[in-house]
Amino acid sequence: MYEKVVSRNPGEREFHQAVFEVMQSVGPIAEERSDYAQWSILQRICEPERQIIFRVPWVADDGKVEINRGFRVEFNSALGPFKGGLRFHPSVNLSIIKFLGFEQVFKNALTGMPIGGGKGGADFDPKGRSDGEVMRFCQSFMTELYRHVGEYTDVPAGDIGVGGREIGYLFGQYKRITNRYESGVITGKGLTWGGSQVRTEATGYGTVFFVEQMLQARGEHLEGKRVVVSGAGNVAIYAVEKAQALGAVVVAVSDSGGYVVDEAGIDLELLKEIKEVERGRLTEYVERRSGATHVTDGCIWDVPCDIALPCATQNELDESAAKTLAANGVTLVAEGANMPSTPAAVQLFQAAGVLFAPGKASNAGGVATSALEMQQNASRDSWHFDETEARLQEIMSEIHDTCLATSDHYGAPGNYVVGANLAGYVRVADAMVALGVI
Ligand code: NDP
Ligand code: 2IT
Repeated sequence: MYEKVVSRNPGEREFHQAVFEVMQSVGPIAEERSDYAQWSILQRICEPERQIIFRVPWVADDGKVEINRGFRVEFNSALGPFKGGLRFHPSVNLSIIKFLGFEQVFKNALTGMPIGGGKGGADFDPKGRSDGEVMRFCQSFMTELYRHVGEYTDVPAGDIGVGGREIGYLFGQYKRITNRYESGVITGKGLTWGGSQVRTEATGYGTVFFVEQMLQARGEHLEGKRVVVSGAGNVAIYAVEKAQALGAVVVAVSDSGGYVVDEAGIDLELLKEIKEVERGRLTEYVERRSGATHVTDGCIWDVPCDIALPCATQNELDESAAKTLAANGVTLVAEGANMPSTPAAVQLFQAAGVLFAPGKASNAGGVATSALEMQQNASRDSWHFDETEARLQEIMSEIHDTCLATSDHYGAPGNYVVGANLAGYVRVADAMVALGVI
């Protein structure tokens, strides 16, 4: 079946990788649920329900017309409307959007909330672009996307390169074209125009809540642990914030230009000022903080730590990085990003007895809080920060327990990859069986 997926989707390396990883886990299900084969569940799950590719023309500040390629892959809507982020990054192509959409299906199922899976984006590079350029790009992108999305159809959100600013421009254009204030069409909105408390923090916080659960299951805590977080974007910043709040010492963060080591512990206010306010580079961090160093050779995983949280991008942690981490005594790795560890790295962690949480479980707090935003929009309500954070914490704890129980049930106790894949898979598969051949 894997070979068929490869030949039907030639050259889509990241998509193949994500499918392979799930297929490797589902063996035990085939025995227990022989009815799934009759329904061709595995084949159907690997085929997106709909894939949309479109031209995005826009005018740059210098008057030149720029062209980008937009994508929305509506992967599976058995459990609810398609749900998943939009990524704006020059590396975006169909393979990357399909791998992300595929992962999203199982992640969203794991949250237990009524959301299907999808993903979208464009090969647009927001770096160095003015607010006006970003706005015109977003407006052009939505001018095509609006006909495919909706509160009950497909609900986008943010991902790499798409934060509050972009969500605002996208929602504004949707509202203008449709003449409807349909809050539930997109999540990650601002707090004064339909957004939810904690959505900004949710993925990073959720990842750290998941880590706490993993540690607690073994009688340990984050307090005093040495943590390395890759990335310096939305997920990374709020992973640092919650890890520090729970008493960990975060000694390194990174961006695509290198990494910073700060043995005294990352100065979060400075990091936020540089990344969220100024949209600057990490080199500026060391200019304003004595004792910190900026490193451009090697990689962030050379920094010894107890806990590693990859929160930047796919395949950023390879086998050699995993070897270095393990040799330096890492005891736990939890993915804040989507598929940041290569398959060889995951294997190495598992063989070395390093606790490992796959992104589809540990980073599910973002999309879960998006589902909470949808709930608030549907009931025209808004909840307080503490209440919303408590819901997030509860959801992460349920996901954690589900993964552990499922790994036990299928004879791989403590294997969070098996637990997450199988628990997510069964939820989607059962809904697909119930809804018939569609
Ligand atoms: P941001 O755009 O806010 O930040 C991305 C960070 O990762 C930046 O520091 C960026 O550095 C770095 N980065 C991105 N691409 C590369 C690359 N090719 N090489 C090196 N560094 C890179 O994105 P998010 O924080 O939102 O997303 C990070 C990860 O988390 C992604 O994998 C995303 O899919 C995943 N995720 C996000 C969720 C969310 O709610 N936002 C939810 C669940 C998962 P630079 O600025 O230099 O490019
Ligand atoms: O990868 C992800 O889960 C996200 N980028 C968030 C998706 C969402 O709909 O909030």
